[in-house]
Amino acid sequence: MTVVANGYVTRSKMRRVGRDVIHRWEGNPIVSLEDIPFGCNTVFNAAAVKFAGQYLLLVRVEDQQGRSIFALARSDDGYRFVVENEPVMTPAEEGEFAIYEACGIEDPRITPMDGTYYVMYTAYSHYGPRLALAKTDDFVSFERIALISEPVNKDGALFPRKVNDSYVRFDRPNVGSSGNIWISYSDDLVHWGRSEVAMTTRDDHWDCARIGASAPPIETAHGWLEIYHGVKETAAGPIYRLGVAMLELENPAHVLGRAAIPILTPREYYERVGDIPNVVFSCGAILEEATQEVKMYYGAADTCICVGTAKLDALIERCFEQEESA
Ligand code: BMA
Repeated sequence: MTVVANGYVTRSKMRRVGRDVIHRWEGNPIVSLEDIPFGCNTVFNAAAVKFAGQYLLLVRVEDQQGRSIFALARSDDGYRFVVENEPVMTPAEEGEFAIYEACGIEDPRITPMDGTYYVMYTAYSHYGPRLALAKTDDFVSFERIALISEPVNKDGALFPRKVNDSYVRFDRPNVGSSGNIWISYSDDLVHWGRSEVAMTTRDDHWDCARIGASAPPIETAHGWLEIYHGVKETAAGPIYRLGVAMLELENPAHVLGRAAIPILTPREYYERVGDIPNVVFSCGAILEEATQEVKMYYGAADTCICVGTAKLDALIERCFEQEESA
């Protein structure tokens, strides 16, 4: 049977059991502890961007004290990366950020806008995680702009353009141990509000415990394509998987379509075994304009960075695929 949904002809069943729409690169992992030239405990995940003809990853690395910092990795092909000798961003030691970054800076997402590269990240302290924003023009020096949420909030991802004259971000306030994806708006990138819930957990799915934005959204003709992570709690601990949804361009709190099944689930050894097992967690994806292929960078088991690819069309199709009973 063929299902036609929102103009898409989809395959008849969602029974590609054991297959992910994201194709893992055969050379994974691409950044591991051995690739970091300074002392550290582990490698988590990375923001990704193309800059000055190169692929850059802003890599969350945990230092030997146990706090996260950011390192920069460069590549000419998007697969083979060299990590710079020194971290490019470490927790602030003075000023208003210091108290809120005392336990580290985590999970960066890069959004290019009007020639500036914004880094939305989690500032972690004894008071809990909250969102912060920095910017850079050269990936050498990073300037902090503001702390932009109260705790507890994580998974901030800035949209690459204004919507209805406002800056837009995803964020993820926590309510107890659960969390949904919200949208907030701002006129100046510093003061945020008009918050509304955009996507919620699904009780009967792989994303039943908490969800959060992964990469900043990709603008398509069909809406904002968002790769997000979803968590299911099990007797053996949480399983982090990645999914995809399509949101309305001029009203991004409105979900147009959402894949029922994950686009990537931990299966490989490097995704199943590490500091935190059974984790795939993305903070960055790059759309190759020429080939319309998405390179998605993701942390595996909180131990290394990997890359996987998918055609943009395949991800769009997944958003509108009809859910069928078995
Ligand atoms: C999240 C973030 C991610 C991490 C994941 C699984 O809260 O801290 O960086 O990969 O937990 O531990």
